Amino acid sequence: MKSDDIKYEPISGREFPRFSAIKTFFRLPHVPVDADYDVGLMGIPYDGGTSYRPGARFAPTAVRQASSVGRGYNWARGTHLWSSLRFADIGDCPTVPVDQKMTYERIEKFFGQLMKLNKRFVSVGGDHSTTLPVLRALHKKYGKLALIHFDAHLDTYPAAWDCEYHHGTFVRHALVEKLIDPKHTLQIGLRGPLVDENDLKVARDYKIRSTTVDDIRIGGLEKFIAGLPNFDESSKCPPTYISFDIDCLDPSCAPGTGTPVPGGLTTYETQRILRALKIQNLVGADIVEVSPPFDHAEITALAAVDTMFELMGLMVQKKLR
Ligand SMILES: [Mn+2]
Repeated sequence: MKSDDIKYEPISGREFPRFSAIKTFFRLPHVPVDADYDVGLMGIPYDGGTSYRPGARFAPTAVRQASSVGRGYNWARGTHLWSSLRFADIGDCPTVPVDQKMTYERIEKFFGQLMKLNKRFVSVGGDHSTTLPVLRALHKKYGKLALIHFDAHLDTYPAAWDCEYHHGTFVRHALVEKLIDPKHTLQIGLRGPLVDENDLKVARDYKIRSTTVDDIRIGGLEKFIAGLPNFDESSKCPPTYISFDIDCLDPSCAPGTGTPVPGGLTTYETQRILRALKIQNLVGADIVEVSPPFDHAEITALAAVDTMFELMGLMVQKKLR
């Protein structure tokens, strides 16, 4: 098929029932990486960085399956995804299940190619160790990035078992490697417990803005949203990346995840926060730590689909500079 013949629209659920058809993200066409789309949707099936529950390697498949119920019109924004930008499923990024170093090389190469093609993307991991090589690839094109990081965990933790690159370390490495700008780094959904107070040291040393569930619940969601920093020209913000660890959600809203922490956000709260963010130039986003073997009734996969929908809505706000 010639690339101009591809219709960047999902298969109609009113013509072919949503439980039918081969599963792609949002029933969109599966196209080659160099096809003529604007925003690529892809999986990064790797969970060799998990420290507790594995299973995130199966997330791309489960989220594709659950995304059959996804639709394109964002009622809250008044925008339609499929008529605003060309979205497509570009398949999975190559990974090596038994070798993290080789996986990192493959991820960095895959996303480097996407950057050369001037593509934006929303990816589905993978555990949270997969975000670091993605940031390395983006940094080569854009320089230092702004980071909006949804998570129960700081992900600035030290090495474990002498391994530097487990799934709780990507923010620390991104700061040390100067991939992200601490002045434009925001964490949302954090909560305890921690090993000890030293776990807060990296975030304090770099003065990143680390907000907790208390910051949302005590003052209220509306006040929290009103106080969010801008990621646009008004704050001289660099290109922005969003990393959404599904464990920012409470285990009742996302039971199928690698390291669940009670006392988290609801899906409605993260929807509202995502809709409130003002981002000039969102160049990429990921959803990580969905672990289908620990999911029930697709609760977590559906939360991931809904988050993908909101992230895609943020992409629609502005065309790539
Ligand atoms: Mn994380």
